[in-house]
Amino acid sequence: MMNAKPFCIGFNCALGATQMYPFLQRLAALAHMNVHAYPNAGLPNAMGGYDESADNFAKNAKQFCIDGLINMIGGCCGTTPDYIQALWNAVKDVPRRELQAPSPKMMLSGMQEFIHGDHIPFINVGERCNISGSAKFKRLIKNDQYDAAIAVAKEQVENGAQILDINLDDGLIDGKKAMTRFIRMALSDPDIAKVPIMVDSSKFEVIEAGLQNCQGKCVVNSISLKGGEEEFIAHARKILVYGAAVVVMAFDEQGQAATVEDKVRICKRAYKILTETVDFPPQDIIFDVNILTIATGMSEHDNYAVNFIEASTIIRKECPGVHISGGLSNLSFGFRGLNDLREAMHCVFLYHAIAKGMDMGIVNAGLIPIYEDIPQPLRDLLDQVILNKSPNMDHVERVIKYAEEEKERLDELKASGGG
Ligand code: THG
Repeated sequence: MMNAKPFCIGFNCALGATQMYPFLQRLAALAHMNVHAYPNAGLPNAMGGYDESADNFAKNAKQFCIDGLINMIGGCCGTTPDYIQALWNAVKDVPRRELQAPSPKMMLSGMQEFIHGDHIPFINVGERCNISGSAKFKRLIKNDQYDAAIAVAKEQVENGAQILDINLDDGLIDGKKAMTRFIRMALSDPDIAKVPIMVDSSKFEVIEAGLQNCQGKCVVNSISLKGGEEEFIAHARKILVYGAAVVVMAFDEQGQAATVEDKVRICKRAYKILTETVDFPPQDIIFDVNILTIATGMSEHDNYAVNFIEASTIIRKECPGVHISGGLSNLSFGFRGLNDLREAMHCVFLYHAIAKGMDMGIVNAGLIPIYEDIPQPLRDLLDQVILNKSPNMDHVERVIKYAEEEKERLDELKASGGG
């Protein structure tokens, strides 16, 4: 609710003051505005009456004030003027709760809170619920097998996805309808509903349909300056009304940024507009500085990972508070079908990029190996490919050769009935 800049936020009724306590305690720790509560007079009895006495009610509510949880207090069901009098007598001398500074952390939520902080160096966003990123998911959606498609979402949460990216963009599908249906169904499963949703579409009306059907605080994926400033501002203002965080692509009227210079220039421009014109909280801005495919055989692609990493460092410094993300699997599109090689590449990329400022990524959750587990000499080769640096500058040739051999090995394995 922070986006609405409320004067006060709180709880009413519930099951009485004692039961309300832990929830109010958590709310008070997060809310920088006033907090209020008006509990009822305890748990209703079998007759629908309330057994808690005015004195006991006042004693419990006083504890809220002593512990600094609330700025306003009252009474809900079952309380009468006597209860309010007892409350006043109990709390009138307790010092008031001091307001705290707003948190500089990105606070997302599904049914559970998800707060980006120092204890989470990197956020995994699950990529598999994406029609153009998964043949299986596409087939399930097209065949109207939504139950099985939702199992894909659940599996990712089990595999460690902390946010779920949902993309149902397809020329032959009504995106608004599909997004609404998928999200409503998915979020009726508590194991999925606990995590925040990243609503992914190139159509803003589909994004809005997603936001209208999610509880909690989502992430929008994505907006950019591609269509000019006016549209960018209008979209950002709407997102702020929904209270979502936003992925901003390093893309402008001229196209997609591939060089460090363009990535930094576009992100700084977007940052200025978002923070100064729209009043968007910087901690809710996620810059996607474009993970592009490397090792394609075209030399102009060789430095793409380096450009991403260098730009990330500069943008984190020049745009205080923001996060840096990217779609990791784009990196290795040249090696489609070679999943082990692709995942090893992703791991080495993250190893270097996280150290330099990347703190979020759209990934195939659960599949990324541990850096130290990648066998040598492959790991050294991948270090050279990601950093685009080797003694003879022949690393791209060598990784393409490695990929060809790997493919032959897999083909042979298939032919012999294994694999
Ligand atoms: N930035 C932002 N959003 C994005 C992307 C990005 N959303 C979509 C995409 N890029 C990230 N998602 C994926 C999902 C899957 C794959 C790549 C990116 C992928 N899929 C395999 C393939 O195509 O070879 C698997 C195919 C299959 O299983 O059928 O690589 O960059 N903001």
